[in-house]
Amino acid sequence: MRTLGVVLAAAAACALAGAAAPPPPPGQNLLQNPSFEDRSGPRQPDEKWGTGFLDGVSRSPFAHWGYGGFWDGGDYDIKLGKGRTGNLCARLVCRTKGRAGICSQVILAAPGTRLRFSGFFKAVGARGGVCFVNFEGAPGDGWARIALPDKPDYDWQEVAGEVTVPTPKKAAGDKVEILVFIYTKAYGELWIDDVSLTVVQP
Ligand SMILES: [Ca+2]
Repeated sequence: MRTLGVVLAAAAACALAGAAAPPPPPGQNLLQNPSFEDRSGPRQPDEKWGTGFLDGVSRSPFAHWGYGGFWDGGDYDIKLGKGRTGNLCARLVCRTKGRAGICSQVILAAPGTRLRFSGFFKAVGARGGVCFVNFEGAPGDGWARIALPDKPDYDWQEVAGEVTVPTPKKAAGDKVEILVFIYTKAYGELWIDDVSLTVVQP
């Protein structure tokens, strides 16, 4: 769903980030900073994530999460919200309707791996478009998708689903790089907290 330039930049970022990532132990949350409690802090000179291609109207304020606010003609800000747990959550706030999202760091997973996603979401006036979790990366952008509640206003609600990592057309190595995006195409606000991605044991 992203533009070619963005995809190429993402691929370059994936290659750099993926090279150093260790294989995930079973049961571990593969999403870093899952409760959005850690701030991104000053930009580091060698930072490979959250810079440039994923920045919206500002840099992502959350460590380990990128943010894009300008897709599909949209203009969305990212703000700190009162957390469902802890102190903070991520809030995507619409200025002009289009598409915006936050994106995990690169995750390495073997094709065929069954993964369970869970997250808590809240919406304020999120009408006029859908919100969803989109799985992207080496198997293709949108290789799986989990819909968020199709209603404009709701309090914290868990959304969960399972996905299976496909085999990319160009397989390279025994693990592939995947990314978890959480998108809004709606007006209003989408609040996000307490997300997890774990390997489902066969
Ligand atoms: Ca939190």
